[in-house]
Amino acid sequence: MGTVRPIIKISPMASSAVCFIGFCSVLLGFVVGIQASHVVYRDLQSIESSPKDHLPYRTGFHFQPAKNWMNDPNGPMVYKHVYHLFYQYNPYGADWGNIVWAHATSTDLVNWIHHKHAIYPSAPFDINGTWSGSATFLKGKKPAILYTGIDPQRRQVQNLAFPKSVSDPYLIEWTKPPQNPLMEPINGINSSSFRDPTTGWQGPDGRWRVIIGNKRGRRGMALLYRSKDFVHWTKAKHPLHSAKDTGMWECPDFYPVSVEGENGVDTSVIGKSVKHVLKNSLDDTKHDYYTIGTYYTEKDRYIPDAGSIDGDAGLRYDYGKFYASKTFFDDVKNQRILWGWINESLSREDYIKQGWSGVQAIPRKIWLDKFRKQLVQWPVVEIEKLRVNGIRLPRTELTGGSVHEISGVTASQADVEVTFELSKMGKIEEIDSNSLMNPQHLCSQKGAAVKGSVGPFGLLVLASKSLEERTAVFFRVFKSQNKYVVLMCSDQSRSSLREEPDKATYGAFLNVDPHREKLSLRSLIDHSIVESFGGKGKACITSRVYPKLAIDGGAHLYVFNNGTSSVTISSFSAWSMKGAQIKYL
Ligand code: DQQ
Repeated sequence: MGTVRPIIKISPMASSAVCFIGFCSVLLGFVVGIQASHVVYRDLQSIESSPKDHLPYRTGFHFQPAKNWMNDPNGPMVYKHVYHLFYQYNPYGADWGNIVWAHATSTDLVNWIHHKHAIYPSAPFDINGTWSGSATFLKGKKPAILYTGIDPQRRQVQNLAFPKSVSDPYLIEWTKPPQNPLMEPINGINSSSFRDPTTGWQGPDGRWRVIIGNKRGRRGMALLYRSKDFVHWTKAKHPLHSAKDTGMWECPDFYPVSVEGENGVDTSVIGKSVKHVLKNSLDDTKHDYYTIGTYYTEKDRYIPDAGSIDGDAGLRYDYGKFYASKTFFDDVKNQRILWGWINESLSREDYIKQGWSGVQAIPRKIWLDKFRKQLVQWPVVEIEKLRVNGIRLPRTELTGGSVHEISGVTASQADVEVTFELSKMGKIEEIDSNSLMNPQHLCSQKGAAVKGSVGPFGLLVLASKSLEERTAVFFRVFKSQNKYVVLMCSDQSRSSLREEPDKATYGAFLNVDPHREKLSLRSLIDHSIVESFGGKGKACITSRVYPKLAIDGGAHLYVFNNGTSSVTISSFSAWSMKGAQIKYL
């Protein structure tokens, strides 16, 4: 075992508490000696947020209901300074079914109050289910919700709901106007592939538009509807956009992003100051992909930019578990915020047994990267309120084959930010252009235990003391045709001694030049979730893991380098995270 060095604490605390980094420079067979200075702040584990906190996989600061099944985020909005999140929910069990719109509100996107269900089957036009949809502000900032109802013939139809009282900032009661359903699957539209209306936007002619997810054969499409009054809708001749061989487009989202800076813009903004984003959730692969392009208002058509590809080979918000996402414009803070559903990686039998299923990702601010070719995402700044007992490492060289334990944070519930500098890159592994096709495949072939030259280096999170269990979130640098290629991976292959959870390894390419820029990584660790942001939010990977040993006080955190080249940790900060305050019904 190596030396033990003091590290700097970020927030002042009682003088008796000192944090250490254990310096265990042992070859990475992942069997290392571990020093005993790990501090567990039991009192910082979530008490408030989890009525079943004896269950090891319940989260401390992610959004989830007290029990049962949750899937898509629906109709997010901010109204009278109150944030609203509705979500697809099964009141009767931990499996998908009996779907209603459950409802919660918050003033800071971190602490939540759950309310009674807002929209639930009550009339023929939604008697068999109230499925996903979106919120729009009409004239005078009156909220309106469009959602998919399942009718007595099991057809998917689009319905409207209004708040009973616009003076209630919590929007507890909702009514459904008698004109429902507003849009029906007629004239050849497949009645089982017609769902998930978006937030509406107004064109230059003042008429409202929304798109509805659909497919014709294997061609995924976004059907366009227009309306003068938000009640009477006419289908446009052409879809807003479609793409062959992509299958059903669920939960489409269409919005403008500013070409300059990080501020969000309202959904009806058009013109030279913005580009447009179309996101679709691919039913076939359960991936949320997006394109960046131009919205041609004269033709009411959206065309992705050259190189912005439709389908699974395109850009994704998140290269791990993240589906049926939805954005909204937060006019309080001038930002666009993204919500996404993180499903379980357990078998159906196991999540039914645990009595709950599904978590929402930490809401992310989302904006266009300065090169205008991709989006950037970052956890909303409010989440930093939960940080306590921060620690910081001095600049440290991570020699090839070393693992260092980071002590002083509650490793099962933490926020970690690290920056790596690659000043002395030695020989770099070459890869052929075929390997550039599929980052997930490359990460599975070259997991954390596979030695490289520059990398793998990164974090081992939710790791057991002797590293039998660990989730590795790391980078690896390659060269291909004289260009650097940075791969970011979240390797779950050793995340649990349990056999049954899905332990797929996820991967993404990171558009960062490691010669000029440092490589940054932030991971939000929350018992069974690891949400990671590479390159300051240019690539995101969310993993679900179910360790047996690395739970609560048994969880540890490490930095590692399993390459032959040294890398320098130029900055390292970590915090224990308090639990969010959640009030259940
Ligand atoms: N979930 C909803 C549908 C949507 C799907 C049903 C996506 O409206 O297409 O719960 O996860």
